[in-house]
Amino acid sequence: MATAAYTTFTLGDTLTEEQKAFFEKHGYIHFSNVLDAATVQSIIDASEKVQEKWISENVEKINGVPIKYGTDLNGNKIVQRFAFINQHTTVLSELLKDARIQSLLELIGPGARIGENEKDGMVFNHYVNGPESKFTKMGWHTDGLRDIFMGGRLNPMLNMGLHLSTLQPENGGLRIIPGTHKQGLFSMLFKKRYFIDHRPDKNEIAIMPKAGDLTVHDGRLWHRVAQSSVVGEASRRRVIYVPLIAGKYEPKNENSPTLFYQRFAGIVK
Ligand SMILES: O=C(O)CCC(=O)C(=O)O
Ligand SMILES: [Fe+2]
Repeated sequence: MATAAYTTFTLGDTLTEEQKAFFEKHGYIHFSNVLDAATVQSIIDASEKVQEKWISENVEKINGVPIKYGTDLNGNKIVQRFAFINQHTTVLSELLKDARIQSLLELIGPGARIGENEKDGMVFNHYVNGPESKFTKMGWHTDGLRDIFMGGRLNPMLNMGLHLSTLQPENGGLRIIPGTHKQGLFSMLFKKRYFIDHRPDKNEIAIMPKAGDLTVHDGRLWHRVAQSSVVGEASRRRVIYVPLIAGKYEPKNENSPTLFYQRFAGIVK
């Protein structure tokens, strides 16, 4: 079977029928050029301000979610995985009001909202492949397993990604298996060994964004982050995820417990 050409879309204030159908069929969608270069830079700058504050205050968790620290190429301590970063900078909380981003809620339907105060809020991942980095890749997983761990039923959950780095094939990055959002619960639980298995899958596709691109993937879709095959500055990759959800409103606060799945962050390297 010939492989279909990779398709990207343009995000407007409402989704087109074609975009909705693509997402429903494949479980992911990729929009090009959603944020301009100045906006991308302002987001990176804002993350560095939050990082400075969290390092100086020794912040270990936000709303119960562990913050992952690591070491940059120059030996400096950095945050490699922020949680709820939208609650710590208006640059990111304001961004979520963008009509184009709001239009993505159509992919879920009634009761849909951006999970600004739920789950892990807006997560900001900063990967770099260097000798002391603590975050270079992530094994196979689905994001929805979290709900099963929490004993809840599987509410609709999509993950919106804002890509802040332009990737080349040698940079590694997001790999997904299209269509796995339609698998049954058994496959969602056991298709692969969660977070431990990093092996390429014959059906995976590489998401190769430019800085400013936006993706959405279904919470049931299997995906991983491949390690960059280059090291140093060229391997730096920043990407933000925010959940789009429906169902019962379950906001977190500073007294929220650390959940089992959140401890997985510790084994991710
Ligand atoms: O970094 C990525 O592109 C994906 C990260 C991811 O899958 C996650 O944080 O759950
Ligand atoms: Fe994920």
